[in-house]
Amino acid sequence: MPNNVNTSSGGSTDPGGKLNRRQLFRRSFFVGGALFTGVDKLPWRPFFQPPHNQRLEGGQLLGTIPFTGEAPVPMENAFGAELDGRLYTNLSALNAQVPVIPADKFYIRTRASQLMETQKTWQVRLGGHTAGPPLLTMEGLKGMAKPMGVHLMECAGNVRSVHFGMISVADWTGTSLIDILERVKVNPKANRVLISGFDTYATKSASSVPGASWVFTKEELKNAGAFLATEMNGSPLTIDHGAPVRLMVPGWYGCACIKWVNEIACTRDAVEATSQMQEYAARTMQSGMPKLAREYKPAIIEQAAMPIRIEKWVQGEKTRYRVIGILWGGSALVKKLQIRFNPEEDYMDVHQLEQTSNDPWSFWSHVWEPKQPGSYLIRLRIAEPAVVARRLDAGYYMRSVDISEV
Ligand SMILES: Nc1nc2c(c(=O)[nH]1)N[C@H]1C(S)=C(S)[C@@H](COP(=O)(O)O)O[C@H]1N2
Ligand SMILES: [Mo]
Repeated sequence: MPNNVNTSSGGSTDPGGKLNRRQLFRRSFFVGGALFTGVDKLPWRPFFQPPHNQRLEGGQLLGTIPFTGEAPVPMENAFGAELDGRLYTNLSALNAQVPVIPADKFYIRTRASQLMETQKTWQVRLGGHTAGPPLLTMEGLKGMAKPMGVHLMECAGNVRSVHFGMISVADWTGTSLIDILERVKVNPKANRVLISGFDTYATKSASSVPGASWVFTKEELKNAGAFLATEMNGSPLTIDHGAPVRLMVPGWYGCACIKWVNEIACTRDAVEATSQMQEYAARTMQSGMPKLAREYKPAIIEQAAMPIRIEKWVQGEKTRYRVIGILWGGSALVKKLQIRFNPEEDYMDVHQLEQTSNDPWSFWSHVWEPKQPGSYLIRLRIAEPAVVARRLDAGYYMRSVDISEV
């Protein structure tokens, strides 16, 4: 076995998944040897492609092959402090049977301030309205909280050098922003909502600007189903994830998901963009760094996809590789996900894709028989002109592997 096989990593080895009827049919078709008749007319692929969590027919999983060009970084352990504190989620261990990332493995971008106000008396100020309560207490918020569903969050600064470990999924509990705004009487001219969080730190950051707030329109908050989260995966938020209360805006980048929320203020239309919006202007694909909040496009996550694990199998005499990946972002289900190994090869349809929603992520898999040993650059695309996927199309989520045995 070549030494680049990583047998200890958490690749999914579960062989026990049951086949559905269509898969059984596909298999019996294959086994029956009728592979030659009218294969091109079939509505399914002529190969038996088990879902990504299932064993390759008669195969044995040898291990996973690490991605190349990604230097080791601490994974699944929080390190650093305050604005420079991080935790990177280990995507290589994901599988569809585990629908959420446990809170202690959910990525962290900015750890709690050492100057944090006491959590016991936390309140959210409600500003810029003409009548209604001036404060939301934590008792009030927890009393209104409801299950908000499973949603993904990705940092706009999620990069290959951290194994793209700044993306995670959790099951959230909280209160819809629209429900909160209905409790206050708003001046009709104040049609924007400024949401701010505690963001003062004891230490100076090497790379980040303190100050966390974002301006939304009510429509944006409503359309996204934004909520103030008080629980993650059925437990109160951890301090590093924004306890006692954070904003969650499904479908938007994490930079808009303000932690340690302490103020919600209705503001006039011509309000300036916040420092946080400006800091993330390029990463949320704004044109330049606009001055006014209303010049910002919603910081939404466009359709994206990437490989998360390369499995090495032996099947009979043959060495086979299986690429496992995720698909997330966007707003319409993907019909045609394609994969390419090295720029010289053609794109081909990804074998297995089971996507039921754009949020959270879905899994796909592709059995791969490299023609020869060597370095391969893996790139994905959505072969549908109507789908906007600028980051994906720019090659942002490309990953590479070295194959020593075929
Ligand atoms: N107050 C505050 N909120 C914040 C930030 C911050 O630095 N301060 N970082 C934002 C960014 S850039 C991201 S990606 C998400 C990360 O949330 P998480 O650490 O719970 O994953 O929080 C957002 N909310
Ligand atoms: Mo972020």
